Amino acid sequence: MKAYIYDNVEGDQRLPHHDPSLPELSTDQLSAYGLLYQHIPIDTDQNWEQAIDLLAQERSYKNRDIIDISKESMGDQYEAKLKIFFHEHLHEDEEIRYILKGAGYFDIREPSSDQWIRISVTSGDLLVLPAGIYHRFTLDEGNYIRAMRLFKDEPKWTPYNRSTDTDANPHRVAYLESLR
Ligand code: KMT
Ligand code: NI
Repeated sequence: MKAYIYDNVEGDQRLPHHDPSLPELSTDQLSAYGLLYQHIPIDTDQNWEQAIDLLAQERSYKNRDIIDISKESMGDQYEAKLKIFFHEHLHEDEEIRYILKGAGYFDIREPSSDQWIRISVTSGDLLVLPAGIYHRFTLDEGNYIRAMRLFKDEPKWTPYNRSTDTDANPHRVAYLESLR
């Protein structure tokens, strides 16, 4: 995991968009935005599964599934899905992702400056985005990720694209309130 201010240069979303002159962010700085980051290495003796079970128990994540994002696995839907993932949106529940293989970027909006913060994730990275945070996702140049998605009860996958309506969404309002 590496987190840094997104350079905002036009071009392929799959590129790092990392300007080394811009600051990087620590895990603590991310937690100030309500994000949880943990690294649980994918090991051959499957200890990671126990670690995930424990976290799921502690945080009441009752269900999980695995998503494979690649041209091969998604076929016709691939381009459309990538567009949906990269459109700025929020969810009314946490977005919990544990990366099993491959890599990608989660971009989150810094709440006061509205700058994008890019978070690169690879295998073993666990990221929890709070409900109400504006974000987007893209694959990197490897064009492949496999991630476990955890959720509390019914998955609330619905992305609400940013608008004046989402600015007034109770989950958005509660998120901003939680930062004070
Ligand atoms: C989402 O909701 O944006 C996603 O599920 C992104 C892909 S998970 C690696
Ligand atoms: Ni999302």
